Amino acid sequence: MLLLGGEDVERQTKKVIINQARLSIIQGDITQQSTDAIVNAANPGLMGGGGVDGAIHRAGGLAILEECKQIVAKQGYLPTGKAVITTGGKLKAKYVIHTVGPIWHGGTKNEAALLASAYQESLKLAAENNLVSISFPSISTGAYGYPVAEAARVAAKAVASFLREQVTSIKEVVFVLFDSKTYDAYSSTLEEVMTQP
Ligand code: AR6
Repeated sequence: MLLLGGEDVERQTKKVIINQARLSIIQGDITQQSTDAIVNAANPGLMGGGGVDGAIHRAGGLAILEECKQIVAKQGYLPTGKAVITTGGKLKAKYVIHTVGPIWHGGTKNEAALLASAYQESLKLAAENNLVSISFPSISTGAYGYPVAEAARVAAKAVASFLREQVTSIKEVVFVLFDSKTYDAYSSTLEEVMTQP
């Protein structure tokens, strides 16, 4: 594991290398990312919503919604912790991976495992589609109310353990964090997680 101080490369960027893949964090808008896929923090109905979900559907256009409708018609609502893939429509990213994070209930409803699953199922789907790069928002920490510091720890651990356990097509994972509070939480967590076995 290699910890690089990335401030000189991109303002407020931190990155680590795990098993030939780069994991980094930036502050920004995920709809502007040009990774192969961006991940949407969706809800089980997959018909769009507020927050990052609304932003992705607005920027990507109706082609995304059309595919979401077909998926729901075929397999029903998307369970929490699972993921599906659609076109990226008008986005720079070719694909959108839609996943559903848990609603925070105080930590009593298996939230951590469900949140880890949302990240890992998204990565699995990206690898099955031979994608090289993928961006994640901070799933569940907006409307779904998951405390940011705890969610950041779960997210970083879930991604790091996926990358450690296998070499796949994925060489680049980016956490794209919308505000400075969320960025700071992921920033301190990234170092913490990386220094633990
Ligand atoms: N780029 C990156 N992050 C963003 C963006 C963006 N353009 N816009 C918001 N965020 P949320 P959740 C951040 O509420 O908690 C929706 O209505 C936001 O600041 O989008 O998983 C869905 O339809 C926060 O840090 O997702 C569901 O019903 C993070 O994205 C529900 O909300 C997640 O906030 C899902 O709730």
